[in-house]
Amino acid sequence: MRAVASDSGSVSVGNEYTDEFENQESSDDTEFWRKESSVRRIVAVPSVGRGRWQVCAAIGGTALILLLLIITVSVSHVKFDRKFSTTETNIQNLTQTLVSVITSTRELEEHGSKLLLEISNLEFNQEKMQSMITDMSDSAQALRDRVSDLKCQINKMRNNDTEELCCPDGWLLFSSHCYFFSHDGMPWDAAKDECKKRRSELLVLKSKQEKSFVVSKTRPLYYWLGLTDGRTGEWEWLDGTPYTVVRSEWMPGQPDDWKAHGLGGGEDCAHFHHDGRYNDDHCSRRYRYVCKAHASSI
Ligand code: MBG
Ligand code: CA
Repeated sequence: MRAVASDSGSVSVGNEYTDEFENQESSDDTEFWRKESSVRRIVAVPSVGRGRWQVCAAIGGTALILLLLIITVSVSHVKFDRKFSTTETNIQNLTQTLVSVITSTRELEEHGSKLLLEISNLEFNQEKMQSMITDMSDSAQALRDRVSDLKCQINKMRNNDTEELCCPDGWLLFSSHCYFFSHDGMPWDAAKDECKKRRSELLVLKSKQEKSFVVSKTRPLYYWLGLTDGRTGEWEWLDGTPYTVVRSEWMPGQPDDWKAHGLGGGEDCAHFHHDGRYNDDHCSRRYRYVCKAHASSI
């Protein structure tokens, strides 16, 4: 910035300061320097003061802005630090949880494997015990039969019985044969198997006297006997002896191979009706049964 002094003593600011002094026609150097000095005094003082204030204001403003900026950044930093620290703690907690979950899972897997092994051992033991129970049951049956036989022998000696043969407990003796009249009911096939287990056969009748004896024990209940037409369509006894139908031995209208029972098929198995006559019925019916064995073989 340049100060320009005119003849009238006014002061202006501009680039023409030097040129105008150069063009000025004055021989008095003292006058010039006096004027110049006064111009400098008058012009420079107010201009420098305002500049300083402006500079100060600018610096102050800048400092304030910087301060605000620093405060903002610091606050943000503190906030970020806190958030970061919380996140870090959360991640640590999550990691710990994950580790304990993995550990628990491994423990569970190990426990599961042990349990599976134990279950397999238990199953094996159960099978063994089941087999032992079956064996023991068979042995018990054999013992019962033996005891029954011994009782039979003792009774025979006590009563001076002439009968050579005798039957196990729960069996009835008739003409050298033992008969078992069941208390429970089951299908014809199961009854046949049950008699076999008892070392006997489902009843095969050989005489009228025998039939009278048996019927005197079965009346008035239903009992299966070993008579069927299921194998060939013709009636036959279980030992293969053919049976010719005699109407008087059957209930009126029987055997009729009735099919309307809804059980499938007709009626292939014979049973004692309430009065001892026969009826053919569906073999799945659960009736009592009669087993027969020779007294010497049981
Ligand atoms: C039932 C017989 C059955 C079948 C039926 C036919 C009333 O007796 O038990 O086997 O023959 O009669 O109606
Ligand atoms: Ca019938």
